[in-house]
This record gives sequence, C-alpha cells and structure tokens, in this order.
Amino acid sequence: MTLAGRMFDLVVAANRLPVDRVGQGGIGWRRSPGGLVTAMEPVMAGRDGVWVGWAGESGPAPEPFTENGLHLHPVSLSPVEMREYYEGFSNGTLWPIYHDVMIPASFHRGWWNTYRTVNHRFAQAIVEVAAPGATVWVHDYHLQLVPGMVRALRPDVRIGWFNHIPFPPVELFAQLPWRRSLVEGVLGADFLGFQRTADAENFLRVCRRLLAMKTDSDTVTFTSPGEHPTVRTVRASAIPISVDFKGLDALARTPQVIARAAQIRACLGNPETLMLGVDRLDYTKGIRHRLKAYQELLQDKVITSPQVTLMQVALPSRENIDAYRQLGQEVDGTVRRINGKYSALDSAAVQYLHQSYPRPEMAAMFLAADVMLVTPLRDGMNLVAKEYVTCRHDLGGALVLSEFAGAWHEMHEAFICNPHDIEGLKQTIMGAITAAEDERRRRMKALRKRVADHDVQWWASLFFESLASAPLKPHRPTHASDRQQRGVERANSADQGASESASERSSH
Ligand code: GDG
Repeated sequence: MTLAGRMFDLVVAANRLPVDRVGQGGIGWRRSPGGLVTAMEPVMAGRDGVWVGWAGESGPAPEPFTENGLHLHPVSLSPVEMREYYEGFSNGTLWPIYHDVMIPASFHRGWWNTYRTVNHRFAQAIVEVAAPGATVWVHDYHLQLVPGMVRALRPDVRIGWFNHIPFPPVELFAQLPWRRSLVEGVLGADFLGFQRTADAENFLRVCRRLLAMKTDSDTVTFTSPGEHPTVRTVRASAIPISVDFKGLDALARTPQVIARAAQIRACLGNPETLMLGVDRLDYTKGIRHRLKAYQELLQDKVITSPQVTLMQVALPSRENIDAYRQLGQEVDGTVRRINGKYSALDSAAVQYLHQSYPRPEMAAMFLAADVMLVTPLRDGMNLVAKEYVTCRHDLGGALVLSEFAGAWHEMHEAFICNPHDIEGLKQTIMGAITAAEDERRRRMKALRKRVADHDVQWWASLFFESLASAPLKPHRPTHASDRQQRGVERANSADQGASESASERSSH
C-alpha cells in the first residue's frame, strides 16, 4: 500500500526502520533485531503513526509503504553517508564518548558535516509527513540535531527526544568539538527522555557547566540561537524503557515455546546448569569479561563441562567498523580456546551462535536457561535482562546483572556483579548457580512484578504524557539573565571545537 502524500498526527523518527530487506535485492521485508525496534514496535502497533528511518540499503530510498500494519517512510543514505554519518560520527565518535570511552573516539570534521546533512534530511522527511500540530518523537544519538531542525521548519509541532544510550559525564562530553550544536540540537525538543536519572543529570550539568545555561531541578532554560531568539524551558527526565511484558509472557507460555525450550536443553545434553548470554556483538556488552570468568571457573575446576554449559548468542553488529571486527575475532579465538580445552566429544563448553533468531526461538532460549548472564561494561538499559524475567513464568532461572546496565536501577533482586572484577564476577555466577530454589523464585517473582508494572506501554504512555504537559510557551528574551545567557552563547557560537573561545574553556 502506498502512503505518498499522507500526513500523520504521530511521527516517530529513528536511524533505522524496524524492517530489513529479505535476501539479495529481495522483494520482501522482515523485522530487524535490536533494542530500539523491540521496544518501539509494540508502541507503534496500537497507534496510527508513521515511522521515518533508513531502510538498511544505500542508494535511493524506497517509496513509503505499509508493512505488518506499520506505516514506514524511508530516508536515503549514500554509501559515503553510511560511512561518515552512521559508522563514523554516530558509532566512531558519539558511541564511544557516550559509553565511557572504552575505545578511543575519533573526531573528523568531514563526519560531522555529513552527520548534519543527514540529520537535515531526516528533519525534512519528518515535516513532510507531520500533520499540523503533530507529535514528533525523535530517537537516539544518531539524530541529535533533528529536534532543533524540525522546530525551525515547523514551530507548530510538539517534539520529544529519547536517548536510548547513556548520556556521558560532562568531562567526557566536553571532548566533543561540536558539543554546543549537539546540545542546542536536542534542546529544539519540548521534552527530553533519558534511561536513568544519572543520564538526565549529566545532560543538565552539561547545559549548566559547559554552556552557561540556567537549570532548575529537571529543567533547563534555553535561548534559541538565530535572528529572533526565543526563550524556552525544556524538561530532561528519566523514563526507563521496558519490554512488551504481556506479549512476550504470552509467547513464552505457548506449548510450542515450552516444548522447544526442553528440546534446546536436550540438544545440549541436558546440562545441570545452562548459562546463556544474548547480546549484539558490541564491546560495551562485556562478552570478553564473561568468557574470561567462565574460562577461569572451568580452569579452577569449580565447574565442569558438560555439567555446566554456556550458550552465547552474539548478534552480528556494525561489522564494517574496525573495533567490532576485532572484537569478533577475539571472541572467536577465546571460544575456540575454551572449546579446545574443555569440551567433551559430544558437547561444546561454549555454544557460540553468531546469527539472528526469530522471537519464539529467543523466548525458548530464555526459558531453557538456568542462569542468564547480562554483564555489560556500560549499557543504556539492556532489554535482554527484562526479556529474560518476562519469559520466566515458571519462576525458574537466575539473572546475573551488571551494575553498569541501566536495568540495574530497577532490578536489584538480580545477582549483581561488577564485570570488571573477574573474581567478583566468578563468585556472583557461582552464587546464581548454587542459590536455593526458593531464593531464586523469590527474586524472580519480584523482578517479574517490577517489569510487568513498568512495561513498554507504561514507558510510552509516560513519555507521551510528559511531552503533552511540556511547557509550550516560548517568549522573547526579557530578563537580564536571558540576555546574559545570549551574550555567553554569542561569544561561543562558532561551535567548532578548535575555534572555541578561551572563556568557555575556562568555565569547564
Ligand atoms: C540500545 C541500547 C537499550 C538479540 N539477539 C537477537 C535479538 N536480540 C534482541 C534482544 C533485545 C535487543 O535485541 C537488544 O536490546 P538491548 O537493550 O540489549 O541492546 P541494544 O541493541 O544495544 O539497544 C540499550 C536499548 O537500545 C533500548 O532502549 O536497552 O541499552 O544500547 O530485544 O532480544 N532478537 C532477535 N534475534 C536475535 O538473534 N529476534
């Protein structure tokens, strides 16, 4: 069905559309995996909105279309834009800075220019399909300039932005030569949502300390740049994302999924303890630390294979970026070493699965696993932790959870670890393996209740309510403080790190 020319009251924009082409030059589409899509798909399902995003292939964008009830409006990306906007600025500059600089961030002015160009293309696509007074919900770090660009083109719409990944401390954000434009870009929104309170506070601190803006509780007063400045108050607040509890719980209760879970265990030789990891293959997810802890437990003979088996699903991700290719090679090598040394003839110590699986298969894996290992070094939320407990309607299983996942803030009943501390991680894993059944059940019950009460629909409703109640009335600068802020901004308005004024530098 074609959508050309249709306008919508709700426009969602994210880097990727929730679908991938099937096969080479294929004619069909299938749902694409990943955290943002998992969360937003059920939210969009009940609403007559449109999703603006890249369709996953370089070159001209396909015509707008409807797939599985979702209205999709593709945005084009050229191969150069893929490299510079997506692999470059989004995932080579912002992603490392926003995840504790686990690998060094690269700064290239060319990438930044392309990021701006692509953000502008998204903004234009959004305003084409936004009905008068529409609600526009922009997602994630790829599109931080979009709120400001949409506001400039269409002051009638209401704009929200949600950051799926952590927002870094001011000391790290300060490294970005384009920090002012990035902050001003998102401040084009009426409401800003973050995963954790700490992320919202980091953002407000950046506004205050780096850009001399006035903050009060969870709001920031922002004087927009340009010929006719206006003063707006923008709220930045934590709204932790979640999962489709009802849908996933129902899926995990189907006889097919329950039977498949038993079959998975049988295929693996019915180990006493099946441990599971499910991650995009990303250096933030702590896969190396997890494998090291497992290897040492085997080496120390605290556990033996096949009594204990680890199944690791590592979803291929960002494979054109060096750091990801290198991680893939390291993980392959470690898995080979562990299996070479500790596997039995008929069962591998690590079942390593480097591919994507359908949802029912994922649910069966969750239901089959006695211990779920979620050990990121830094993670905005981590939906896998919430999906695991959602699937455990039998109250079986134990969740090992890193304190560096956003999910930790809501899931204290998990077995908590610091993945950097390998000894501690080993002890936590053993604690989860050996915990008494009633203790596991007690913990699982509390975890399930929390996720059921705060599911993805709760998250989306809270976001829409916060956006709807956001202060809307901009005014012209009148107070001395507004004029003073404009003064500081003008002094620094060049916003190209290299040409940044000394006065701002000294105000860090
Ligand atoms: C970002 C933030 C935040 C994994 N393998 C398969 C598969 N998956 C699904 C999981 C889960 C999703 O992918 C991964 O979500 P995460 O939350 O763990 O991580 P990111 O992709 O890094 O997402 C993150 C999230 O946004 C949402 O705000 O939580 O912190 O980094 O749903 O189940 N799905 C299928 N097959 C697989 O093989 N179908």
